[in-house]
Amino acid sequence: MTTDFKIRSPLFISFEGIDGCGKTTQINLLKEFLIQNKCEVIVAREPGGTEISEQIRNILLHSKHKISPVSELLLFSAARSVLVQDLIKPALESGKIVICDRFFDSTLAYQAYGRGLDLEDVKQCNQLASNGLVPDLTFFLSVSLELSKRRMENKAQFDRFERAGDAFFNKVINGFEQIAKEEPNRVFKISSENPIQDVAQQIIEKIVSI
Ligand code: Z5A
Repeated sequence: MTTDFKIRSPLFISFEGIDGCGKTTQINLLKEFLIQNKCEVIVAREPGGTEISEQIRNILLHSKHKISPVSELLLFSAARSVLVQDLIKPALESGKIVICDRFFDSTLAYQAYGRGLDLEDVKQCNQLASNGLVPDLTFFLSVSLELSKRRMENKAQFDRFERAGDAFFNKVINGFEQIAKEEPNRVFKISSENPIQDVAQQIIEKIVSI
């Protein structure tokens, strides 16, 4: 790749896709690349990223109690609202690059397409929770359900979502596909079935091109 490039900042980048699609792997590689190129980078994950949001994460992923789809939506939204307010907005205002492991597209894919909540209700909730903030770039790492399951099979413990069945995950995948089709200027679908370095290269090429 050419060495003659400039990386825009501030920049808000989110990564999306089902479990095991490779978000963490790619975020770590991207962070390394950006730091090598003298960028100031903050990485956050959803749900989580602040003390309060991490507490909400624990409820969402590990509660033994039943959580209704609406309660789930509101908990994800509460966690996001704190994260945006306390971490993402201040970081962007000070010129940094923020990389987020999931953002509001996950809520549309999981709570609307997956759980069956009304799409417009979820969009309104997303708008409120993110305080109008929209990622500049979103990478949807696409992987088949079969491959995602194979990549996750060595995990010691499964959370509430990972225990959901294939029918649920197929709806979630369809949700991400729809979002990518509806917002081609923001959401870039990349096959994460390709080797890790190939995927990383495509992500970097996109980032230096904007
Ligand atoms: N959720 C929701 O319902 N609504 C919302 O609004 C939000 C979230 C924000 C959070 O889970 C759960 O919350 C999530 C959706 C829901 N549940 N699900 N399912 P999480 O944060 O704990 O976990 P995750 O984000 O779903 O996934 P993960 O476990 O962190 O996986 P990953 O980061 O995408 O994958 P990875 O760790 O980078 O890679 C997994 C393995 O595959 C690893 O061994 C890698 O070496 C390997 N890998 C990765 N890429 C490749 C390639 N290209 N080739 C070969 N092998 C690879």
